Amino acid sequence: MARDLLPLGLDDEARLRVSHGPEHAAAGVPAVVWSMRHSLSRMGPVRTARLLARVNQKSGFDCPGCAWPDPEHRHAAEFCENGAKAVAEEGTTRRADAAFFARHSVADLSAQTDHWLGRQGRLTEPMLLADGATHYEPIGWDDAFGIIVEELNALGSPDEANFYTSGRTSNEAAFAYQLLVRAFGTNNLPDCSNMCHESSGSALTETIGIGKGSVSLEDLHAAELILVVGQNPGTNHPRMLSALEEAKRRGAVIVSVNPLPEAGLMRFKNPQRPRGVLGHGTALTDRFLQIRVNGDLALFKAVNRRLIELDRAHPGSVVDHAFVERHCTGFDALAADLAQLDPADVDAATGLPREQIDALADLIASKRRIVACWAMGLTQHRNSVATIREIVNTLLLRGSIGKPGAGVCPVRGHSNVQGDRTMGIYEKPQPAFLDALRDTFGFEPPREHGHDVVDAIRAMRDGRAHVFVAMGGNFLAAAPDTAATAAALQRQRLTVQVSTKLNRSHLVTGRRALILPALGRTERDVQASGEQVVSVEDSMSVVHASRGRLAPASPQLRSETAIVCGLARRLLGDRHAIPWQAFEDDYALLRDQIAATIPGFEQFNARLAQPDGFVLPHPPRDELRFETPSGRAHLTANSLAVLRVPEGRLLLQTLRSHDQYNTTVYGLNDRYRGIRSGRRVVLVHAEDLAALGVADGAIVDVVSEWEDGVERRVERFRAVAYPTARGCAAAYYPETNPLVPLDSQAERSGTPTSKSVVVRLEEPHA
Ligand SMILES: Nc1nc2c(c(=O)[nH]1)N[C@H]1C(S)=C(S)[C@@H](COP(=O)(O)OP(=O)(O)OC[C@H]3O[C@@H](n4cnc5c(=O)[nH]c(N)nc54)[C@H](O)[C@@H]3O)O[C@H]1N2
Ligand SMILES: Nc1nc2c(c(=O)[nH]1)N[C@H]1C(S)=C(S)[C@@H](COP(=O)(O)OP(=O)(O)OC[C@H]3O[C@@H](n4cnc5c(=O)[nH]c(N)nc54)[C@H](O)[C@@H]3O)O[C@H]1N2
Ligand SMILES: [Mo]
Repeated sequence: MARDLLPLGLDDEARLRVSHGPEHAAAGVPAVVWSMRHSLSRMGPVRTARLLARVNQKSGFDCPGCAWPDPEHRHAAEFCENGAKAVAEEGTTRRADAAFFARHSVADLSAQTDHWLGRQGRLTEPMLLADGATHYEPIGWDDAFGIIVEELNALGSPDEANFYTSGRTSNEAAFAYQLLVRAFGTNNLPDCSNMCHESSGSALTETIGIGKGSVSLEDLHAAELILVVGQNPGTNHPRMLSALEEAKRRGAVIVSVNPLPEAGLMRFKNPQRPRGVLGHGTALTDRFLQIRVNGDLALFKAVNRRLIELDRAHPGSVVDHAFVERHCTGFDALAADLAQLDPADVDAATGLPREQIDALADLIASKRRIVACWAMGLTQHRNSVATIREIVNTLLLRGSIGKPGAGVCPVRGHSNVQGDRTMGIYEKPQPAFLDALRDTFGFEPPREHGHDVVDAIRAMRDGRAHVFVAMGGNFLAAAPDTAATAAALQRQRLTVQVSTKLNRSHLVTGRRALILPALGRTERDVQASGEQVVSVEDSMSVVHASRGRLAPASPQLRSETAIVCGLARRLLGDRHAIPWQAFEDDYALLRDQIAATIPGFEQFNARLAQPDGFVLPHPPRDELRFETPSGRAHLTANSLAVLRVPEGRLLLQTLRSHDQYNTTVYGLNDRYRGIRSGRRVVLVHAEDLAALGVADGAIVDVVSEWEDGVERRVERFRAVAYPTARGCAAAYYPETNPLVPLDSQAERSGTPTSKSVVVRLEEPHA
């Protein structure tokens, strides 16, 4: 079944090429050439030049690629190879219009790869897949809203609908959307964060009282030691490499902790500097700890234990006692817990030599300004929240938070995923936020917590939810356990996708399905009061404006904000005194309401007009204030349960290639890892392959084993010998999502464990 649903790249098997393993350096001339080639093929020369000149400039639009912040002194080209691809993807001149849908039935489209679907261009008008129909057909906006209203009003309770959000949605659209959903009567607002940095949010809220990173770009530049843990910035946050390079130039030591030697982190050629383009590049990583997948909790526990031991030998030499006494709780419990740590568990979990761990602790003990950066390599495991809390312990012990050059840096994914949360896209809203909504808009918002992504899938699967609305994203392909997610969506009475491009979620639908085509970030947004700007928040809590410049891909597109307001008028009428029409006509009015409701947004419109925007408050960073119940930062004792992989099995992580944006596959090459013309590969250490009796290059099925006894399988992957940590494997998302069991979630945050899947390799059935 999974194979039929996600036939991604099945035809590539014969064309796949594997070279010598990881590249030795990232970016440089090839990156510039690749991004230009990609853009030119989608947009042609004039459009390419016009568009790329506007990315991340003060008068331009925010790059839809990632959430990395913009430096104060911007280069003429403040974007990266992959940002350029994201822009080209949206700026493409191809169109998936009504004629396209008339030519292709849903069954035909389902037989295509995701790579092919993404290449069909921009969606141009609302489309309906009627009950029992074989093809999508055009429908007017009013009629489309009418269908949604009819289905929503037929529900037994508002909690029988789910409203998903991906992370590209602007602050204005996100605020309006959550307002609509809560005014309708539910907190069922699952979002991509649930699959992404939820573990970071949970761990940071518990320990330092706010779920966001505490550093600025300047802090990164000024750090003495930067830990890059479970992150591949060369591909996913390429502009971060410039910041690391700058920090290095000023003397910082960079440590990377990763099962894979990622090219960009090891060595970087800055395409924005002549010597970067021409020279050998900067060796970025000073120390590389090739950890086993899921070994990080053990690593940081071992590090913290040694920090405390070193301090016991010379009191005050390592632990910042003044900081700990003044600002933290939990030191004694932490010390007692770490004293129990079994070194054999650390060996088993990390696979690292003890000297290497000790050396890392010694390095941390010798530096005062430490920044810890991380991404999905830490957040998508069962013990993710514990792992991140343990890293917070490291920083707190060294007093390395809330001062220049130091702090926590969870590097976000989608360009406005952090802002969407700030705007209230959250299934577990704070009471204070709901109170503010009530006071501003005069209705009583629902108080009961709603569904996160996994709960939403369960509710749809079990017949407790019947309508699914997605504000962007590609739920079917991004969510875990593809077969379960597909079955859940197919049980819906109505599925609605607000989208820019065709994707798998348009093909695996409820009884009826709607596609509502939206303006992208790059496009001019004109409403009754004139041209609109929107705002976004980056990974470092900077809020700034984004203004699209291109003519819309089709005159029938509507902005996300206009879609939300239009639907709200039809659904709620004058049920609440919310001026939806005025919001749609002038987003500045919406911003006035955001200012009235959300702390930190006072004078929103005036401050948004500043060229660099403004920084949201962050109590630990700004004033060493911790808004936890105790008013202090929490040192936490995190128990270690080593994930034991049975004999003959591997621990699989599912990750991104260099040529994709999440579920959008730009191309079939992973240049930095030496994989070309195909994606169905599973990377395994040569000696593990030998021990398993699988030849390098052999075709295998990958089968995941989980406690529910269900075997989840993806077929015909090529086994590739690759220098990953022993006992581990890596393969691309979303092709491997069918392997991630729905119920395998991170403790406390509920994030699917897409970075620790126990698998075996099997010879394919005939
Ligand atoms: N070009 C491009 N940019 C993107 C995206 C994209 O798809 N394409 N996606 C965006 C989004 S939404 C996000 S969330 C970010 C994702 O950014 P990343 O988190 O960098 O993305 P992944 O490819 O999932 O890479 C995970 C990294 O963690 C490592 N890793 C895996 N398991 C472990 C582990 O147990 N321990 C440690 N220490 N390391 C581990 C992997 O080897 C890999 O280097 O990027 C954003 N930016
Ligand atoms: N196995 C595994 N699964 C994972 C992950 C993993 O590492 N491994 N990573 C997880 C992570 S970190 C994330 S963030 C999620 C991502 O999950 P999603 O955010 O749901 O997925 P995307 O692929 O980013 O969504 C792409 C689609 O968004 C639409 N789109 C693009 N731009 C816009 C826009 O401006 N407006 C609107 N309305 N639509 C737009 C297009 O139609 C496009 O097809 O996946 C998660 N799933
Ligand atoms: Mo993400």
